[in-house]
Amino acid sequence: MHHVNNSIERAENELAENEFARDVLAGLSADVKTLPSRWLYDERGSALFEEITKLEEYYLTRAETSILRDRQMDIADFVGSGATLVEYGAGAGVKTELVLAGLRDPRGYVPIDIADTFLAETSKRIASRFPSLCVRPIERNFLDVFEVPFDGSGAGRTGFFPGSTMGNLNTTEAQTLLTQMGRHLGDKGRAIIGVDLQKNVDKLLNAYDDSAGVTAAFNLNLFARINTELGGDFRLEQFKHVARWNETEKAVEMHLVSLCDQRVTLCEQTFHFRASETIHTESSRKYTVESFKRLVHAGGWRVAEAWQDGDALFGLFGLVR
Ligand code: AVJ
Repeated sequence: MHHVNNSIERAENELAENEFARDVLAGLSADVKTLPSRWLYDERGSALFEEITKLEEYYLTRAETSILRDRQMDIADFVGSGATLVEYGAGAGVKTELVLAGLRDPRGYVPIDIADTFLAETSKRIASRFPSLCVRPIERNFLDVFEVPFDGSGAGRTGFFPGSTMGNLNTTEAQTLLTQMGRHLGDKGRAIIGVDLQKNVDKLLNAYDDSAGVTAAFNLNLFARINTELGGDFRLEQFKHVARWNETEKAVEMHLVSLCDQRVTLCEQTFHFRASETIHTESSRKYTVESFKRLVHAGGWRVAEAWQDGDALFGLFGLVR
């Protein structure tokens, strides 16, 4: 039994590794080099992101958590009693506990995440803290197309998508996800989505280029990961982290800038980097209440509630169909 599990695990790892290799080779071969941001979150990347959430400059997590605390009753009223919470991209589950603790008679919790270690840990902890809750984790990339098997009636399903992760999706991806959430949660379904709001550009850029260099380490870790997992020979000291505001996209972008003319080899392919050439590694889109309303309309939803923290830094939206 044990060796069967191991070989399944190995096959899964190989599959994931191939997908990583495919994305990296394609991204570095393009005229404008880019790497998908979801590969930032290996074990070290996830630990570095946890550190980011505690930084003075990174206001997002604190602002969203304060809304979840201050509005716990309003959120419970919005969700209603006997609900099942479906979380898209469940991480450590800290915010989930805040929501669940306020709900009246919550029935179920369905966390969806590709990171199986996080998923198992979070599921176990939440199941033990909320003994009457039926916890059914789903190990998937929430951008894939899949079905959610629910028990009982379709009443009281609420999607939960906090953390401004929506901001990492482009318009097409965001609309595909919103449509999928509509299918999962049904006509009576509801959703609670947290997104970062547009504000002073310096404040935005500081959040993505902190003075302690944690975000720089988080970004550069992507090249370290390519070196270990794909046998690359990136010299990390020859690249620099930058955060940029893209006014057209209304997004903070993270890039890695090549500090000199250089070549890097991985998977038997060589890539050339000009001095000052950048590799785009992440976009974090920032919304206004109006631009977020337009986005969700296009995905088949309507904004029923718009909650903000006291400094209007972050938005938590209650959506209905
Ligand atoms: C977890 C994706 C929402 O975009 O703000 C933090 C990731 N990147 N610092 C964000 C991140 C750089 C974060 N998300």
